[in-house]
Amino acid sequence: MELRARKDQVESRLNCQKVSPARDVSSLLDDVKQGLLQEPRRLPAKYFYDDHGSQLFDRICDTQEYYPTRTEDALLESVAKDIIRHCQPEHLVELGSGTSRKTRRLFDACEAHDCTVKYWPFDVCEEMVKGASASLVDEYHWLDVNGLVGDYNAGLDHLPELEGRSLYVFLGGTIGNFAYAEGVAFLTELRESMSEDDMLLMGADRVKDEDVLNAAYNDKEGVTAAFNLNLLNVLNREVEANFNSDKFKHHAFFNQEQSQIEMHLIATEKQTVKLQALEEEILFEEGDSILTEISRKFTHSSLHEMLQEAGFVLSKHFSPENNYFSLVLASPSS
Ligand code: AVJ
Repeated sequence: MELRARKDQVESRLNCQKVSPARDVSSLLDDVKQGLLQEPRRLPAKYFYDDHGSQLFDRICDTQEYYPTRTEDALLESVAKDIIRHCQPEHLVELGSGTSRKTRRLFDACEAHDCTVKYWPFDVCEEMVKGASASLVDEYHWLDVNGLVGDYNAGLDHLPELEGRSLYVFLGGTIGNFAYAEGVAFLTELRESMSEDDMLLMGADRVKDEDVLNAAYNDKEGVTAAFNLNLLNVLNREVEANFNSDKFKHHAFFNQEQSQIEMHLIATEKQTVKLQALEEEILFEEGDSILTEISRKFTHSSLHEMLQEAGFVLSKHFSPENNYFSLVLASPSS
């Protein structure tokens, strides 16, 4: 009986809904036509994350060289109480919530401040949202979780309207995957969907010693290389292509001028690749490259500037002593 009651209680705190796209987003096929059949060849970084790619990303976070995840997590742990005290949110809305691992730091701080938030994890992967939500209601007996399944690239207009102050959370440094103008556009859209009392908590990676940056994207175990090359498997499956991953190599480096890590796949020999679903072929010469990801690295002031451009005012900027990573807390400017 008791177990049964407990289970009902858990279920009443657990909900999930779909968020329909507010606008059309390009399909993988469109992006391949736009990005692969024309030069310079490039693809959006979001296609890395099929099941295998997501697992590889988790493994990247555990490599010795990849500092961002653990740096952000430690920083969040040390400043979470400050953030909650300052913001006093009633809702926590997380864009790209994934497994919600780091978000626990915020729930722990809520617990310490008797601040009862409702959590709205928003992610494209339904399984991920449901799995994370179920563990969270189990771990935090006071927490209400309402999962949101959808693509934040398709706009935020269809997010539920929330009453009371919301803290929007965008962690991991994913903002770095956007080119400057796209990043500003994304943040502007986010700001427009926020009420004036709401706040944004965002993580961003910082410019630092080039060797540290290069190592983080060239781990010795080769997990990042496998993650990059897995994109070819995604293409083989989704576009009926016949990429041979033995004929491409991972290449990642810090582009100083653009202040970004660039990941490329480089053809190691001349080859023709068929894309059956598009009835197309691509001829690669040895050394030809596909740009698969940019990961921009910010300075204190470039981060500030981007936020300002998107209509935010910075209220707090947290970084660890080595300045490897930033967490910013910002409000819509009135
Ligand atoms: C999840 C986008 C923040 O840019 O560092 C890790 C992805 N790519 N290693 C990043 C990634 C290669 C990561 N983000």
